[in-house]
Amino acid sequence: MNEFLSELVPEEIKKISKKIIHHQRISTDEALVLVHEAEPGLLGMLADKVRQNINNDSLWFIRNFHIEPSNLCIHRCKFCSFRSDVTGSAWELSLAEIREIVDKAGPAEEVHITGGVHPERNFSYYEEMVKLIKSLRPEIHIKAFSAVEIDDMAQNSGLTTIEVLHQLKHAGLDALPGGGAEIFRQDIRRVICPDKTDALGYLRIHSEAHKLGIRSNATMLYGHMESWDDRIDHLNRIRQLQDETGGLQAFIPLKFRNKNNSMANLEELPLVEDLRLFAVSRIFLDNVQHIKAYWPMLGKDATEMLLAFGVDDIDGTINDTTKIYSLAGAEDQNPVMNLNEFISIARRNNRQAIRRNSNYETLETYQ
Ligand code: V47
Repeated sequence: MNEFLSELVPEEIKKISKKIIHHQRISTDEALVLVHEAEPGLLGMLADKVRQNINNDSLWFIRNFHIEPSNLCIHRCKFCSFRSDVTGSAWELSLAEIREIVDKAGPAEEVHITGGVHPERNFSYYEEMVKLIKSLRPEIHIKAFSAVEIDDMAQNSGLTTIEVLHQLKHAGLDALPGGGAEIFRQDIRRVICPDKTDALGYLRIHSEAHKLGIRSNATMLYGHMESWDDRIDHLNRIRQLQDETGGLQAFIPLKFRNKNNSMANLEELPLVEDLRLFAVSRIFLDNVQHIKAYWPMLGKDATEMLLAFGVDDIDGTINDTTKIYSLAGAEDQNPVMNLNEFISIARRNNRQAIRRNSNYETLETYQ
């Protein structure tokens, strides 16, 4: 490491790097100095050091599939390529169709359920869905409904968000996914996702889930109109939430993809910016155990490269069950990753592949 802190590295960067090497927390100002002034190679080395310290050589993955109950949505997020009025066709799964999907799914540890915020479905539909899946496949963890969906269920049912979460937990909900975070700063939200649950609502709902023993993930949609200052502010609010509750399991940076949506005029970021973003996320979020690269969004090659920039989790097999990212222009139009691919990626990168459940319990390790 010290050879990276040669005389050519500015004193301020050296000082911050030494803090990181000695497991000291960095401030938002220091994070901004790093992203603007440190070479990507140095950022990678520092992120790798933090990753090793937190996760040793583990590379986590899961056998999972998605259910997207509907693409009808009351919101008009500008980055969305999935909504029915954007794609020109709508779907609404009945509970009988959901039963069919679950019956047909192969071996899996997790089902990830998220979709549009439907204009009419009532809370009992979602509650029954969770109960149904649990009764069909009790061994599968149900990671379902973004904070935005939870907020909508509360508004429609007259329950509070904590009551909604409590009832869903009782029905069999195991974890919350991280969707809906986008960028927390309100001036950006006002443009890209007006009228949607705001940052305070998102953070409150995750905090309520944690209080009930439901663990969750957090995300950030990056690479559109936000600045580095907005990104670091976002990371800081996640770090603060985690200091308070400890209930976040993974942070997942989601790279904006620009096909078939109202922000298609924006260029996608170059890979080097992804590397910087993942590295600084790993370094800054010293209290979140896992940094996940979501390969259906990033592509398999970029995902593998990100292993050297702080990533210890690459999500799951997916089995071609999600449309959100292929519609937005991701490389894999029919995303599938098999067990051998996970094991090979781990081996090529000197990592130990570990198959997990939604709560990061080890199910199997592969040599
Ligand atoms: O909130 C939508 C993002 C999110 C685009 O918790 C887009 O394990 C890029 O949160 N380009 C939903 N991103 C998905 C999500 C998620 C995904 C994987 C794993 C987990 C987890 C959660 O997808 C939305 C939004 O930020 N998104 N459209 C787009 N064009």
